[in-house]
Amino acid sequence: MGEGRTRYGKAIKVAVLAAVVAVSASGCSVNEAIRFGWPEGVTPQALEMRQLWTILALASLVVGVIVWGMTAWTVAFHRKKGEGELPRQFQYSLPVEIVSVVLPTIIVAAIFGYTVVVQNDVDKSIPRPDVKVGVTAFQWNWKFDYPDNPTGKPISTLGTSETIPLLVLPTDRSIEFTLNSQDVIHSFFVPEFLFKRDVFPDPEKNDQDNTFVIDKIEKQGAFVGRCAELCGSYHSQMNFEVRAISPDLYQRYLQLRTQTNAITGVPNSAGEALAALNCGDLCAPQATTTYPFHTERTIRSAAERNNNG
Ligand SMILES: [Cu+2]
Repeated sequence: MGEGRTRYGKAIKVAVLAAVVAVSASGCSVNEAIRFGWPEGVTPQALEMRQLWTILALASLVVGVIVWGMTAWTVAFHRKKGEGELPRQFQYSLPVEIVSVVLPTIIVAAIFGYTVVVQNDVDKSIPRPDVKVGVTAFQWNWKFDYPDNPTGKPISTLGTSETIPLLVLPTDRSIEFTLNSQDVIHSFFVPEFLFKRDVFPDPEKNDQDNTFVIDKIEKQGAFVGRCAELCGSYHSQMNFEVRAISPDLYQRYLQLRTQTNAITGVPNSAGEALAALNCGDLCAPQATTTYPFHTERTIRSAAERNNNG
């Protein structure tokens, strides 16, 4: 018995040591480890969702460790020992049955309640967002519009074969996105928002809520956006770039978009306006993480390009 104890003691020590080595050798910081693989969010809603994810993952791990521990304990100490000899039986144990019904019910109710609270905030709409952005998805690119912008002039950014679409947004402002598709179902996804929503053709007819709001973007940055719904041959190339810039820079950006470019003779493109802002990498017109791609594969995108110059 004493020998058995030592053996188990040794096994536990080895297991704990292996876990410590596994965690430290992965090179993850506490902040990274606690996100369990999620990117760092840049909106208040992203933080809420990340916290929900972290707490659910930790709660699942606690339940998992208890279940795995009890399973191992049963296997190790309560297995069938002799012919016809059964281990102690526990059926019809009222306390065990009460615990196994009540405890999971409480856990599921808590998870459900917490999820509803977070989801309501992520899904909310607000009467007067600071900025409105229209997002149009089509095979296989994006168009971004700025309706009701303070310049009073229409501003839109269209992704083409030569240029990747740049979605320029202000930090510290509430932003409402309205999503529409011109053909099939796409999905608007910015990993740093920790959020994606399907982009439907005819959302009203399809009974889809095609708007969502983020309270603000908390820091300036260059982020990649993607289509997250398999939408045809070139789905994987249906990327866009997000530039989050300070509200002052954003105002100047909008003004620049309405001004005529001295060389081209037409209003500045998103890339030209960003370059004119002179804000380094943040305002680089060309993506470093995604690349332009060919979109001349549908009649629709060609017509779209002609309409929008
Ligand atoms: Cu798509």
